[in-house]
Amino acid sequence: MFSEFVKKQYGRELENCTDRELYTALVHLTNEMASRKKQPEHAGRKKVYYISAEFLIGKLLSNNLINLGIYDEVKAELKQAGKKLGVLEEMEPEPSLGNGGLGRLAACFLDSIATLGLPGDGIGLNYHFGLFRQKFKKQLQKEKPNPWMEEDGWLIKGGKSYTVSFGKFDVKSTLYDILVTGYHNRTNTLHLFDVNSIDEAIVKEGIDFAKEDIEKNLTLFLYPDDSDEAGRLLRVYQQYFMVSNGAQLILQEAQERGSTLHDLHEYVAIQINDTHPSMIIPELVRLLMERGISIKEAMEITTKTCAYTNHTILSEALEKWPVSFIEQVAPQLVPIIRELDRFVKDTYEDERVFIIDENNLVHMAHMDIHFGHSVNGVAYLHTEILKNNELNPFYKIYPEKFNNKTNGITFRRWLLHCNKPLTKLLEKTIGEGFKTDADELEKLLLYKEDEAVLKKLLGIKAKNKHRLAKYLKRTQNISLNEHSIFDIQVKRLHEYKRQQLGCLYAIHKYLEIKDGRKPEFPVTVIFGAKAAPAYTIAKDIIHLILCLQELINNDEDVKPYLNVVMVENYNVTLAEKLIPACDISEQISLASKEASGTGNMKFMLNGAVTLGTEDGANVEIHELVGDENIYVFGEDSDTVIARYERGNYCSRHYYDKNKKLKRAVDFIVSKKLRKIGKKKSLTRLYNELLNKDWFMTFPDFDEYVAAKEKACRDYMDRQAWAKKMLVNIAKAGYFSSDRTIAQYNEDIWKLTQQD
Ligand code: 26Q
Repeated sequence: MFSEFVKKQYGRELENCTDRELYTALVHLTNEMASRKKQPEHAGRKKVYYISAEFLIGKLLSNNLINLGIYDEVKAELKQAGKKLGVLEEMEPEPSLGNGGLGRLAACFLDSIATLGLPGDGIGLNYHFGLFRQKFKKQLQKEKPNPWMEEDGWLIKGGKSYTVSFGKFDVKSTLYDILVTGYHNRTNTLHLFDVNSIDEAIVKEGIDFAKEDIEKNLTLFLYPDDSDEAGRLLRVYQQYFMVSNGAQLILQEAQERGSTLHDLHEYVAIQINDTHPSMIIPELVRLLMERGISIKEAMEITTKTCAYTNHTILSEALEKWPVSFIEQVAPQLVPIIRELDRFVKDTYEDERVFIIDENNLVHMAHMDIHFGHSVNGVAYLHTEILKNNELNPFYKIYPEKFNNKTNGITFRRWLLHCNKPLTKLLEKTIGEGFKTDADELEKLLLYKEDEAVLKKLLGIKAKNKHRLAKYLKRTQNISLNEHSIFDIQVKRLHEYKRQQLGCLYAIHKYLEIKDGRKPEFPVTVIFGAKAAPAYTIAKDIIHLILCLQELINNDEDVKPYLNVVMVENYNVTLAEKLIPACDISEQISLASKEASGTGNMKFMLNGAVTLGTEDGANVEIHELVGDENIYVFGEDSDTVIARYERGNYCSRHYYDKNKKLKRAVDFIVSKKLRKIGKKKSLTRLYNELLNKDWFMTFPDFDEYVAAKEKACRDYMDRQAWAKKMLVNIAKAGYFSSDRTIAQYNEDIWKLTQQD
């Protein structure tokens, strides 16, 4: 079938085409087949819009081939012609339209919405250079642009265009669409708005660019989650551009489906992905008023249409914009926001629920909660913390709005695509049902005592470790000891995620080996993480990891037993290679701080065993797999929250009374490391830990080391370990994003299934 397509396109046989030609032809074929699965917009039918500043979609080729059901066929045809699908896959650039979890979740959700046959589109922005590409130079992170758009790529110019009025000027948008294929089901659309006037040439050294000329820079970059003052205003411009376009598109489509706008909520559900799109609330009110609806009714319609998801409890990440920013970016919103705030102030006395505070800051989340009908957290523990702590004043007012939707991941990408050997074994052992009904993975439990199956699981893991080793050697010149335990922590670099705790373990182990205490089994500690360019301490932690890598991997006494590796430019593509190869999945955030985590679910599904704190979705993983099949350590969220409330945490106190810990911490500024790295950076990190340690790594150090030692000991009983792997895979079904989306639909969106 592909060969016929190629013949039509180029008038040649497969074997006579270049890889580039074949890659382009495959993109065309896929898009053609996908568009045939688009559904007409049914009159009267409700549709969901998932609006998000980030969609971390990853490469699309293989995934689309799988979802369209032609992966095996295309692969075989290529093989016959002496070509490799793998080679074509590597030609595809990875769009970096997200920072991490929240963006990746949005991508998984689009897949599941289409797979469940629901009408639902994504709305976001088309960042030309996405999130920065990470380079390492002299043990430091450097940032480069990631130009991912291709002449003949996935973006389809979608005819629509709207005018967006900023304070001092108007811009006209252009719309790019990316088709979202469901697994053996319908195709939906990801709408990415852009402006024609973008000037890629204004990008200077690294990712620096002139911030003033909004028309030229609006959609150049995705903002890394940071506190860069100069960039904050531009971020508000981006947000308003996204929501104004989104709102115009949504209203237009709703009217086309027959809405009078008075009944908008019967035609439309809008899911607001964190507070980045929150201005859609006043924008909708404004547009409805422009169309002749009273403010009171516009507020009611908006409330019934919008729902808000919270992804974080870190107070510094909760967006609060100065009224003056909004005045500059979208002055037309200010009177509306003041009206919404007036309504709140007339109704409630508690200052903590006001939209505009006494410093003239607009609390975006507060607007969402008052003027949306649903507020959800992303894991059980997270939602409980929202209700009882962070958002408690709101919970008291609107208990009925609060609900939990534990995150999920799409099994198409995170199992079928990234781990074909495991997928095959599952097909043979428990049938194909798990692909559309993830709960069927539980059938695997019947094979817990089946030695042949256990042996195969170990064999698959070894194969995936080999594949990773080969890949990292070829692409990054990193050598891995395939026969060591792969102990992996990959996620954004943030102090609360505590990569520094992993470093302290590596140092501790290094010092023990130097003292002559050799571990029974070698371990490779693997990190992958980008740090926001303005987040100094996060960059210091990367520096420490890279210095440790240099020291440890070149030390003849130590390297047979311990290796430290940091992969460059951790992204979705690398995740797809790392996760199936992992033995121990590090999920070691400070309890109460990680809203959910989704990497934890991907690792579990691929047969890694979690080493983690009782945080986010780890709590649910623990409950599902039982004590035997997870390594849990550290203080629980109640203890941590209580300590923050007392405000008396003193890291030095732990340092003084714990010799092992002291030794590891002191090593950060040792001569050995200073010889490799930068004294300033290492000292800053050392001082931060000793004088602040805001995310409380020290109290958990002993338990962390003990838990890891136990995991490494247990690993040596291969059969017992394989059982743990099996239980993790079998119990991962709960974390399918198909389940999550079905719950969103059941409780919040209430769309009808496909006719
Ligand atoms: C805010 C203001 C200015 C600039 C950037 C930002 C910004 C950008 C991105 C703030 C936050 C983010 C991303 C947050 C995020 O990824 N949160 C993660 O969401 C996942 C999906 O729900 C959870 O699993 C993770 O626990 C949570 O950390």
